[in-house]
Amino acid sequence: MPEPSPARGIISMTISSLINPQLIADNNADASSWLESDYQSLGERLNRRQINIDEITEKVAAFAVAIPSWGVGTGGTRFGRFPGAGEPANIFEKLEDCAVIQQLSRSTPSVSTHFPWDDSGDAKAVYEKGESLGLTFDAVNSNTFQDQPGQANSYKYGSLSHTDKAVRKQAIAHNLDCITQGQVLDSKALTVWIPDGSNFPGQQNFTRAFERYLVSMESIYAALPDDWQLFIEHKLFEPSFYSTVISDWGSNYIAAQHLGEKAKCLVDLGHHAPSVNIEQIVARLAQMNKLGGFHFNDSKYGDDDLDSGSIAPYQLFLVFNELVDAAERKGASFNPAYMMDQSHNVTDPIESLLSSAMNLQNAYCKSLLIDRSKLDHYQQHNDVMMANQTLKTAFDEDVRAISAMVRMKASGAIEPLEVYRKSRYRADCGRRREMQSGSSAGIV
Ligand code: PSV
Ligand code: MN
Repeated sequence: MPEPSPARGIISMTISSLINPQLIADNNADASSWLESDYQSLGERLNRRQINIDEITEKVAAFAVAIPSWGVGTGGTRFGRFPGAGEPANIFEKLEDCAVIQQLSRSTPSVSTHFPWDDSGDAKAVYEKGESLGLTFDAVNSNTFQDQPGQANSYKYGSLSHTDKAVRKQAIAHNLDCITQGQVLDSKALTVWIPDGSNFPGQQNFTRAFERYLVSMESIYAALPDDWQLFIEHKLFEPSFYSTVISDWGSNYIAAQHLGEKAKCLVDLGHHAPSVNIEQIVARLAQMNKLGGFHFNDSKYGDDDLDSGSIAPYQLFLVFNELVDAAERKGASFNPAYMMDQSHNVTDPIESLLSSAMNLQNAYCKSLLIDRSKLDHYQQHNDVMMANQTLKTAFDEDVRAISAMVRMKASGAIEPLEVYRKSRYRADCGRRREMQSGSSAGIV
């Protein structure tokens, strides 16, 4: 992206956070001419296909995806981490960055927290900070994949499925604590991803490990408040490289079925082998009322945690195609939680999350343009070419004017990245936030 031109929008920040609304308004005033013209010509094109652009815009305006609190800090790999100046050091600063993303994008009103990373010792203060910034809280995530200082038992050989009852008890207690903190945040779901598994054939008895996991999860499920859900996240590898206990959607579905109605499967797009048909997994889980939610990201090889829509935008569109199809069949009861889970290693996390949120919105928007009755007709008549063309026609449309219009109408930025750069928010944070150390490796 080009550097911003030194235009009238540059305003020195006097407030401690957030973007000056005048900067957004000035930029929008400049950008509104291209937006009006693009929106009108897109409207005419869609009209020829009997699609009312304003109806689509209204639906896109209702789209929201949660920001992962851990995503606003610079991520890392097991080889290293390279934090930039001005990155957040704690949940309060993370919330400020989330509020900036929401202020500009208007499609990210909630934050998904991760414990103990976000444990400030005062969950109420965290809730209030979020409230003051206009943010709500989505699912809380537990962490039994790292040992914490002073922790009695190690997760080196697993957590909820560990052979040692004391370790399992500790992992259960941590998940219960996440629920307690989440209640203060007014969250309504707990997401459980475990690193448990094995690195070598013979290391673990597959059946016993799964049995122990299910028993541990029963205790967590029993502690769920009535209006909460339990999201189970599967992943085929890493940190265990031979097998994982919840390796795939099959194991996930079995566990969710076993636990009960409040337990559902969470699909992290990066947690499948390359070339797996994720959209079909989405369709299956939705059909069985077990699709709890998503961790959106993108990948080329494995759990790369790259920006949503940056590698395989067509796959993302096909996932949304299934979601729109399921929503039409099931109505309001179909309400999966949309969250991102990304690791930003070489970009400014705010920029990555802004562009990811826009990519998600665009993928959703395109999936709304699919002519479903035509698609159904071609499918029924085995007209393979035209069925495929029906999808491609929707995917090939440039819908960026719709999401830009949604942002403008909601007082967000028509051009979020441009405004963000002009605001010099990160440089300002660099002056007031302590520099984070970057020598150690650290996955997020
Ligand atoms: C595991 O790779 C995962 O996707 C889980 O959602 C964790 O909570 C998150 O990443 C941590 O970065
Ligand atoms: Mn995830």
